[in-house]
Amino acid sequence: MHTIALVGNPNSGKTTLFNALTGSNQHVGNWPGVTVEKKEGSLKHKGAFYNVVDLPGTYSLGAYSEDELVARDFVVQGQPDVVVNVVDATNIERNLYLTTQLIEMGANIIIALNMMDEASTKQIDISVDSLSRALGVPVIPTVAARKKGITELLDQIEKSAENSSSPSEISYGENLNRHIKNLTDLLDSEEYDYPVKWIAIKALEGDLEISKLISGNVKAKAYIESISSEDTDMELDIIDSRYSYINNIVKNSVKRPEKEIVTATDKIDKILTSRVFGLPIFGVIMYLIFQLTFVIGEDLLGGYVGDFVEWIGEGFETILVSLSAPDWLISFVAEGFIGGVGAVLEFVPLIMVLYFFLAILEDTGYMARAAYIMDGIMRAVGLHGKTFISMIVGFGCNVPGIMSTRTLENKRDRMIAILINPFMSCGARLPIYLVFIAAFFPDNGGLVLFIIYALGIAMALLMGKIFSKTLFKGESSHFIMELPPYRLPQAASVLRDMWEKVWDFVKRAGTVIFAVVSLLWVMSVLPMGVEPYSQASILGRIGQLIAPIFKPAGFGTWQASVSLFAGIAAKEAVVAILGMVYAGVSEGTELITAIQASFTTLSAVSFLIMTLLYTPCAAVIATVKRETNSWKWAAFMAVYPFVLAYILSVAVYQVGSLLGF
Ligand SMILES: Nc1nc2c(ncn2[C@@H]2O[C@H](COP(=O)(O)OP(=O)(O)OP(=O)(O)O)[C@@H](O)[C@H]2O)c(=O)[nH]1
Ligand SMILES: [Mg+2]
Repeated sequence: MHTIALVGNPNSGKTTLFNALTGSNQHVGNWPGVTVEKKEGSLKHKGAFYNVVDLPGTYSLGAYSEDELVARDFVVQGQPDVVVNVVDATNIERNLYLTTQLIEMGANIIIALNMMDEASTKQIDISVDSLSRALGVPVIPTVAARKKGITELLDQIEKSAENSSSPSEISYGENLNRHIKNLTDLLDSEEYDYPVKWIAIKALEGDLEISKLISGNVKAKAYIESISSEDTDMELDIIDSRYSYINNIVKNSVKRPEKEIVTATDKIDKILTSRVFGLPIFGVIMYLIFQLTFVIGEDLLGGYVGDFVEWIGEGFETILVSLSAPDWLISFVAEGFIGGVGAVLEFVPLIMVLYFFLAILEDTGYMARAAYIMDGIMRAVGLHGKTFISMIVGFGCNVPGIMSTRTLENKRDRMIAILINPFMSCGARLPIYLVFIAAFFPDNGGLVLFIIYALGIAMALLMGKIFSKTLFKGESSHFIMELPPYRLPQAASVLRDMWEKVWDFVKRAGTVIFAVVSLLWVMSVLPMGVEPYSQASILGRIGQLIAPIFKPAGFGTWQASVSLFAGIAAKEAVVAILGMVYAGVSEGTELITAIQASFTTLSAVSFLIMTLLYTPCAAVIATVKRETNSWKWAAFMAVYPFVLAYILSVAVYQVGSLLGF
């Protein structure tokens, strides 16, 4: 089976093409750095199967950041049979830079010239034939978002898998050409996994990894040393040669309009990214998102799902009773399953609305602007502007949030970005807020939500500042990020993103949450003969053991304590466990009423602060371990947010009490 790799600059449409080719549902977004892992899929064309690999975007093969390394390593070591180089037709010159490096590598390239629709809007006239002839590489025009050019691309993949292309030579000037030839002759092609000519070029460019690779070859090493002393600008000369190769090709095959067309994007950006209005507009957009999430989710959809869950529960109970099922089973279904898992599922509509808006934010291209607007503030607290993107991704879930920090080149920037991400309130924590909002702030839902999320951001910035002054001193690297053109969000893509996350939420309710609820349910009815859900149960006793810790924060009940404890498995468990233990106390008690009875407004606020900031869920801690490759940081991630949350909620409760709230 042949392996096809999709390689190209960030945001050029690789994943869109990957989805079109393989029928996969990988995440697509209109900002650079969406894909940070390699993803595989397969396709069948004319009876033959192909393995297709989608890679993170990269500007060159001399990669720096984690995500770019993933792409580079696969191209260099994964030995794909065909490399589909996705090139953004509106930005040919810059995109072809990567192409020159693929040519140097000796990769078997096909160029998918994507975004042809936008090129024609910008009146960029591209002669595909002459481009292809000049490069010596097949070029297939595509509009991946509209699945145009896919069949042609497939046919070309079939051809290229059998016969590799023969790209035109890149000339590096007389001197360098000679050096490259001499050095190539000194290297034994049997010895390396990579083409020796490529190794020679890379070594002359001063690539550290490659230099290390050939350090055993005494003659080659001596040769490089001798010429680097007489020619110190080799790296620049090589880069220049690549660009003049590109310019020569583009000169004859691409015609741009005399006067650059002023696009809608330019006009919109005048306002949205302006110094004066940028930040306030961003604030308003976020506020509207939370307000709408609350209003649409709660009013239009919320009630129905709640009624539905209740209806299912009652149906189950009736059936079980009529089958004269044992009491424990009926209790498990009523309190554990419906009270616990059901309480979580009721929030599906709200989650859906929030994810819908986040997907729109991503697909329009506003996300990159948000990072741009926030760059000044981020810099002031010692963070890199791109950190903000990982923070917004964290609003959905902190796991991808932390993964997306891979695009940060600087190790220090990346570590800080990882450590502050969990303060970004994820979708799983939303049910907790909503339950407490319904109990104590029913009239100001959107505002309270906005404040909670803003508090999370403020805490992240504060901790970022502290980390950058203590654990990770140093300068953050400069903010370089392309602002993509605004694009109308595609309904299919928005719905897919939303659906994937909602489905994840539902799946977690059915697996992790169900498991936690089942376990804790057993603990709440044992030992035998004890009053279920009472302090005397195992669960009650454990809760009582923890509860005194939380007394100073105002919620020192055993129920609140066990729910927080369960929340470390997954945040939805907080509501699930509260739902279960309170449902068990007196049949038919609404969760909201029970919460009103056992919290005051002040202790509710303190509890919300706790749940916003305390120890992230197990999946996040595992991700920190994987991404930092260190148990130490994983443990740190488990402990420091807890300490912080504790101090803050105690402070709020104590000060609030003093002030008479
Ligand atoms: N107009 C237009 N938009 C496209 C086309 N192909 C992709 N897009 C859009 O371009 C944006 C980026 O697409 P992705 O597929 O996520 O790009 P990518 O190359 O995988 O990006 P990274 O993973 O960040 O490197 C999305 O908003 C797509 O909807 C196209 O042919 N025409
Ligand atoms: Mg991608």
